[in-house]
Amino acid sequence: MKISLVILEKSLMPSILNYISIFALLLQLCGSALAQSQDNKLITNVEARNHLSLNGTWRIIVDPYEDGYFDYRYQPKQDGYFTNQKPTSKSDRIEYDFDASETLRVPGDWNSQKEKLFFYEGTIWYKKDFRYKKKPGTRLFAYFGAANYEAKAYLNGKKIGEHEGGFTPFNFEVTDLVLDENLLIVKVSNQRRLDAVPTVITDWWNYGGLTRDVMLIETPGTFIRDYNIQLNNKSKKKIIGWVQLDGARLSQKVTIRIPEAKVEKTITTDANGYAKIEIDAELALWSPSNPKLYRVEIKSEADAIIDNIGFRTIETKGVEILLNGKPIFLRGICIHEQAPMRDGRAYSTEDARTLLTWAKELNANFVRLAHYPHNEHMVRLADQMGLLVWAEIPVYWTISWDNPATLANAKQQLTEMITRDKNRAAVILWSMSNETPLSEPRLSFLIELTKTARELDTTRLLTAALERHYIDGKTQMIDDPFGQYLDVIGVNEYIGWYDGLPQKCDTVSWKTVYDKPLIMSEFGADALQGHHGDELTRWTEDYQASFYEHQIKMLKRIPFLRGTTPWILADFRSPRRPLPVIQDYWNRKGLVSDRGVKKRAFLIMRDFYESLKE
Ligand code: GCB
Repeated sequence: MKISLVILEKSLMPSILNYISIFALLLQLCGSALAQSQDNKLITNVEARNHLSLNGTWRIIVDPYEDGYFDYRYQPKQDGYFTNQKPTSKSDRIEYDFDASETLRVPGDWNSQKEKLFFYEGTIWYKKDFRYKKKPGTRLFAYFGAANYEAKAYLNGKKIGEHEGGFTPFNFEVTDLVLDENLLIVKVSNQRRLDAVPTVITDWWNYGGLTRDVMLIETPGTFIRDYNIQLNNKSKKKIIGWVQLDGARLSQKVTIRIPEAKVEKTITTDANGYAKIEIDAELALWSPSNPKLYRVEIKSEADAIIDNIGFRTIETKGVEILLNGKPIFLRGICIHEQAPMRDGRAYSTEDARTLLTWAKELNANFVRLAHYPHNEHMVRLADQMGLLVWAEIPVYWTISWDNPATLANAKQQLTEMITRDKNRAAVILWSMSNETPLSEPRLSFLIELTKTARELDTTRLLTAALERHYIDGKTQMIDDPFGQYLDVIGVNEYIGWYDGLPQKCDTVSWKTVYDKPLIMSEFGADALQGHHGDELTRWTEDYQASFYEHQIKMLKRIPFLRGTTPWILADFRSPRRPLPVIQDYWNRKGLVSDRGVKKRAFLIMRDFYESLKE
C-alpha cells in the first residue's frame, strides 16, 4: 500500500510518467484485490484439517453506539477498540479495557448468555488471545463457522477482513500476521437492516454473536482448498466432480482413493489448480435406510484430506421424486436452529443429535432446515443418520428486491452454503426463498439465485416455498410464476390456524399448473405443552391435535404431493410472539415443547408417517 501512495504523489506531476504511474497503481490495486479474494475463498471440510480451536471464553465489550468504531463525526476511527490500547502512564485516558471486561462463550449467541443482552441488537466486540508456534511453510487462516450478522475481524491490530450474512462460514488468510502471542478482535453486529438478507422482519430470534466454531486452520503452502465428489445423476456407476488447489504450485498430481470401493485415480490440476474428476465405481448407494458413507482420501503433493461421502442420485420425473431411481415420499419436519431444551441458538453435534433423534422418532426420512443454513454439524449428522435435507438461505418474506447489493449478498450466502455442503449426500434440495410476495423485481431476483445455484451444483434439485391463492374460496391454486424455474414446488399453508378453523381443511382441494412434485413445506398450529381444552380452544394441545388430523385428511387428497414438512419440530424463540403465559416470546407451533416434551400432535404425525413407510 505504501508503494501505491508514493506513485500517487508522483502522479500529480504533469508528464507521461503520470499515466504510467496511474496504470501501475491500477495494476497494483487489481493485483491486491485478486490476491485478497483468492486468499479468502472458502475452505471446506475444516474439521478434518489441522487446526487450533479458538472456541472458549472471549472477552467482550458491549458497544451500542459503536464508540469503538466511529468518532463523533461518524467517521471510522484509526484507533478503534481493535487496537486494544492500554494506558502507558497513570495520566493516560483509555476508556475501555478488554481485559477487565466481561466474557462470553464462543460458539454461542449473546442473547441467551446474559439476561441484559436478551433483546440486544447492536455491536459487541470480542477479543481472544492465543499463542502459536509458527511452522515454516505453513499457511494460516482464521475461520469462522458463522457470525450473526456482520463481522469485522482484526488480528494483532490489523484488519483481516469482513463478512456479511449470519449463517454461513468465512475465512481470512493470516499467514503473515500470526505471532507467538496473538490478539484476535472481532466486531460483530446483529443490527437489522432493510437491505440485508434477511431483512428487518422475521419470525425467529435475531441471536447475535460468534454463534459457531472459530478456529485457526493450518495448511501447506499449496493445499486442497475444495473438492466436489458425487455420483453422476445419469449413471450410478460414475463418480464426477473436481478438486481445487490453492497456493503457488497449482499444477500438481492429485490422487483420489476410496479404499473400500477399490477406487484409485490420479489426475493433474491445471494452471489454476483445478482438475475434473471422473471415475468408474461400483458403490453401495446412500439412502435413509442405508446411509452408507465411504472414506474418501484426497492427496496432493503436500496435502491430504479425508472426508466421509455418500453416493446417491436424485431427480424428478413428472410429479415423482426419485432417489436412486425409485420414487420416494419425503416424510419431513421443519427445524429451526433453536437449541433443544434451552434458550439460544443450537451449535454443537450434541444439539444436532437431539434434534435429529426427535425427527427420527417422528418416523421422518427428511428435514427442512429452516430458514437459513444450519451449522455444519447438523448437515453432517443428517448424512450419518440417513435424513434427507432441504437447505435454504434467509431470503424470507420481504427483501429489497431492487437493490443489487442485496442480490449480491443473497448470492454470496447461497454460494457459501453450497460450497460448504455440496459433498453431503443427505442434501437433495437447495431452497431459494420462503413466502416471498409476488412482484416483477422479486421474480428477477429469484431467477438470478437459481442461475447461481445451477452453476455451482448441476445435480441437486431446486425448490422454494411459493405463494398460492384461492380461486373460488375452496380451491387452492399453485401458479406462482417462480415455479417454472424450480424442480420441486414448496408451499406453506395454515388452513385451520391463520385461515379458518381446522374443519376448513375438509373443504379445500389443491390444484397446480405445474407437472412437478409438491412438498407441503409448512403447516402448523400453536399449542402450549400441557395446556388442554376442547378442539376449538386455541393454544391447547387438543386444538393442535385436531388441526393435524384435519390437515392429514386434506393432504392425502393431493395427488401430486410428494412430501410434507410440518411447522415445526420444536417451539422456538420469536420476538413476534409476546402473548403472556402462552407464548412469552416463543412460537408454540412445535410438536415438541421448548423443554423437550412431546405434544399430542407429535404422536399423530408419527403415526401418519408410520403408515407411509414402504
Ligand atoms: C410462516 C413462516 C414461518 C413462521 C410461521 C408461523 O409461514 O414461514 O417462518 O414461523 O409461518 O409460525 O407463523
